[in-house]
Parts: sequence; C-alpha cells; structure tokens
Amino acid sequence: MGYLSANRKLMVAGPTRAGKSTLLRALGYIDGVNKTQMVVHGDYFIDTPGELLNHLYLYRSLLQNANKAGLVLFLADPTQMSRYPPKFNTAIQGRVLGVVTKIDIATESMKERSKREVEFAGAGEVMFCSSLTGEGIPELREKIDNVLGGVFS
Ligand SMILES: Nc1nc2c(ncn2[C@@H]2O[C@H](COP(=O)(O)OP(=O)(O)O)[C@@H](O)[C@H]2O)c(=O)[nH]1
Ligand SMILES: [Mg+2]
Repeated sequence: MGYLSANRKLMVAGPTRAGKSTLLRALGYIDGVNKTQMVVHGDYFIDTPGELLNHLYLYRSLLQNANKAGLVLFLADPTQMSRYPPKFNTAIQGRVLGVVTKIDIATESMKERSKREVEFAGAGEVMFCSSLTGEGIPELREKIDNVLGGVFS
C-alpha cells in the first residue's frame, strides 16, 4: 500500500458499541460486522476497537493508526458518553470530521450532547446519521468522497 492510497483511507474512532463497524457497513466499506478485537486495515478503511479510546494508555496506538488515514471520523453515540481527549484533532495529521450516529433513537438533547463531545475533541464540522435507517448516510458519503477523492468512483 503506497503513501497516496494510505492517505485515502477512512478511519473511524469512537467508544465501544458506538456503531463504528455498522457505520462502515452502511457506507459500503465492509460486508459483515463482528466485534472488532483489533485494528482492521482494509484497502480503503481502518476500523478500530473502542478500547483504544476507553483507555488512556492505548491512545498512542489509535494515533499511530490515525496517521495512516486521510480522514478520521470522531464518532459519538448519543446513548453513551464519549471520552475524547480535548483537542484530540491536533494529534492527527489527516482531516477530522465529527459524526453523531444512532439519530434514529436519540432525542434532540442527546444529539446535542454528542455534538459537544466531538467538538470538544476538536471536530470543526459535525454530521448526523443513522446506520440503521440510512438517514444522513448519503450526505456523509458525499462528504467523505469529497475529502478522500471518491475511492469507490
Ligand atoms: N439504533 C441504532 N443502532 C445502531 C446504529 N449503529 C449501530 N447500532 C447498533 O449499535 C451496536 C454496536 O454497533 P457496532 O457497529 O458493533 O459498534 P462498534 O463497537 O463501535 O464497532 C449494534 O447493536 C448496532 O446494531 C444506529 O445508527 N442506530
Ligand atoms: Mg466494531
């Protein structure tokens, strides 16, 4: 995998069970969803286990992988707390985009709290989606294609 294609990878970070793998499936990057036990590198994506965010001593691993990605999604799940470090974006070379998922089961105030969590982590822009209903997925895919150059086109 050369430098250029590595920089076209999409990485998804977020807590355990936030819906990272399900989102990658909704976006068409992967077929099935299993519990992600380790960092999975596809040709065009990097999936990560939530444990990397849940434990301070694992941030280094998350960041090393993040620097192989052209775009890192900071995923927030309205049904649970996301413990992103403040200004986490400054440790990452690639672009960062905040994504609040599971909007099909979240109230407005839950969504607002999730938005603030990823903004705290340094996401300048935040998008909303549901991997189950597909709401917001086309807009998110378009944004990803704009940043990464449309790996599927
Ligand atoms: N309601 C709802 N559930 C979701 C959504 N995305 C993921 N889930 C559920 O959240 C759980 C964890 O998803 P998973 O992708 O394995 O999370 P990961 O640990 O971050 O990779 C699963 O039961 C999914 O079905 C969503 O947009 N809406
Ligand atoms: Mg997973």
